[in-house]
Amino acid sequence: MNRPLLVLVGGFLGAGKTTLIIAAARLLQSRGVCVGVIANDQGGELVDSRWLAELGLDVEEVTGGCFCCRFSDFYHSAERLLVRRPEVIFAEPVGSCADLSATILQPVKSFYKDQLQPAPLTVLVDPLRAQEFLGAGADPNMAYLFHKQLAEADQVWFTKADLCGSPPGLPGVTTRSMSARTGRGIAEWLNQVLSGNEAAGTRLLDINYEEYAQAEAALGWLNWQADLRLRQPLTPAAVAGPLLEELDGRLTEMSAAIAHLKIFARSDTGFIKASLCRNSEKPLVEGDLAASPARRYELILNLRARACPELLQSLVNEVTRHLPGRLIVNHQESFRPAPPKPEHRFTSVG
Ligand SMILES: Nc1nc2c(ncn2[C@@H]2O[C@H](COP(=O)(O)OP(=O)(O)O)[C@@H](O)[C@H]2O)c(=O)[nH]1
Ligand SMILES: [Mg+2]
Repeated sequence: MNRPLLVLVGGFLGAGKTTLIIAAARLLQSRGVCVGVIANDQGGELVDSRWLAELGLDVEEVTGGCFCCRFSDFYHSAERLLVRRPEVIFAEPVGSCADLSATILQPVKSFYKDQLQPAPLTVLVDPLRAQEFLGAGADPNMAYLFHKQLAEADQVWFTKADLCGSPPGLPGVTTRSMSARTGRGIAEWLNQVLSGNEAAGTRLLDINYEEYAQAEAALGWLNWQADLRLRQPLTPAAVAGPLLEELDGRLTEMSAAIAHLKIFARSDTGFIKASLCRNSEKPLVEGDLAASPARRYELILNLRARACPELLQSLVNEVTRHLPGRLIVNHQESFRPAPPKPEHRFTSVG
């Protein structure tokens, strides 16, 4: 049987899932391994899938709901990748999701054991976020999601080791550290999850779906895509950077805690992604930083914050209205994640 390994990379919003998948995919590709990726979001127009595709990765996406609620779509995405005969498929679930073992890994083991070989469920943790969620003043809804994600992991890895030398202890959890920025731990993680020696989906969560739904719904979600025709040419970084800063400033003023704010900007001269994982953080800008100025842009904005979705929408409308050019908004949706209703939910480990 020539089944590709299915590597589910979970973890809270901004933990570093997409960044790890890119680093790991590049490492595998340099060894001649064929890789596919499945991205996922509650809405449409994803920064992650555009970014992955622009970087040359073979990417499919499941939009409009998490993998567990759209398990059939998830499998159809995997099927489309299977045509290209990948040896490894990375799948990145929505960062607010938990119960992946019962709703994705066990169903894959049961229904698609001849097509896919699940790898251990990895949950990534941003050390700064962990400190926040372990602290006394943690938002109870966010802390709930965080602890549930940890409780079902086969492997827990701290990310961003280049930023935080000594991550906090997580009670009862064995952790290791990696950095997609420096490459530390990436090969070691791949060895662990691709070895085939470690079982996948060994734990099942004890989770109350009403509490889970309430915790997810504490977040406001906004996805937006537009075409921009500037009056004066600007570089991609000069378009996205100030937009991100303005949004951050306004969200901070209205006490809306950012979980993840991402902007993708593409012109004929190049593309960039800029993102923030918390308020007032220095934005991280990646991509063609040396691209020459251009007039025509495609912009995608994905914002997840602890605020009412209508407020997020009016804020984005107001801030983007001041962009120096003509804006045509093609897609905008803002909502709170709907209560999760998994297509399948196993109550025992297969
Ligand atoms: N310094 C540093 N930043 C990282 C690392 N991994 C991810 N990031 C940054 O953290 C932010 C969120 O990463 P992303 O992969 O989008 O998180 P996701 O929401 O879990 O997919 C981005 O700005 C990344 O560039 C890392 O190892 N080191
Ligand atoms: Mg991501």
